[in-house]
Amino acid sequence: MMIGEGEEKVITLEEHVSELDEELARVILKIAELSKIVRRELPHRLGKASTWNVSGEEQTKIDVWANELFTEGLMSTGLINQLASEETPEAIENKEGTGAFNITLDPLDGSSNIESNNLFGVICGIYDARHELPAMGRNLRAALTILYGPLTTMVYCARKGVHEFVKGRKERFEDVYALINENLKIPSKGKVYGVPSNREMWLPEFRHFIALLERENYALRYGGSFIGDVNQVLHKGGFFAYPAYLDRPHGKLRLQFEANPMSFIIEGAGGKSSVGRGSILDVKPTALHQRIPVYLGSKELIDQMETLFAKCRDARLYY
Ligand code: P6P
Repeated sequence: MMIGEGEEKVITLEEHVSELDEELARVILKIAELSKIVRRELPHRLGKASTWNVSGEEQTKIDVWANELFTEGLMSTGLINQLASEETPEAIENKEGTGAFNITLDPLDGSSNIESNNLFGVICGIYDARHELPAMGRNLRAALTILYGPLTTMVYCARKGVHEFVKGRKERFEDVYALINENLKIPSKGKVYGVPSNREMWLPEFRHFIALLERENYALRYGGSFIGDVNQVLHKGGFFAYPAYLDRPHGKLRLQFEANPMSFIIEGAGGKSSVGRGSILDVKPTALHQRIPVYLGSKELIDQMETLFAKCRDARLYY
């Protein structure tokens, strides 16, 4: 649908979230507002910051700036009790001890992609304040992503379906997020898969599963950005993994900031997440920045993978 063309009425994000709890709607709209500032500032904040985050990853200037922008912007609403960011070691608390929600934030996932103009974006998890961080994904109240690419799109899920919006251009229409997909469902099988490199260090059962996909002519689509790679699977159907490695059994992606919110969205769209056996959303957290293996995608493929993994476990009777 082209926003602003023809008779079709445009449904804005403001209108869509008006169905939600008023305070939750205000948090989602605040993130949307801040995301527009990031888009505007992007060309003017390029380059590396010569600092490293708690996961040992070199930060870009916009990583640091966007983290401050979202943190200050969200805390200023008075709606946030706790806010934890991938870019900072500890969660920050609302000094008045109030606020209805706890927030997890990856302020710019895939920011190392910016210099090559590839996809990256914001990943946010929203919990009721009674769920102290680190929290189980099953307790998410809502999750949302902002994807910066040829379009700027937002996807949110608040336990009533997955909905996608595209940001209009004020020169052509308005600088608003307009609904383009309501109750988005991931195709049951699909045709793309995204996996990182270093195959010789994958577990044998995972190598076997990927070989099965390749035999079924799944197309490899991997851009090095979790938010972009999973969004592609959400639309086309298929499979994404940042798996366990022989030398990195926990993989790379962070449970709180990346895996939980994205699993919530994929499962909300009728897909499945897995940590190898069972949903990522049921992983009991042990640390704020813990990493876990991530397998996401169409239900049939995740079921097929977990069945194969179980057979491999059963076959290891003697060790
Ligand atoms: P690799 C980006 O830095 C990130 O955290 C995720 O967005 C992405 O899926 C992953 O790392 C890419 O890792 O090892 O393929 O560069």
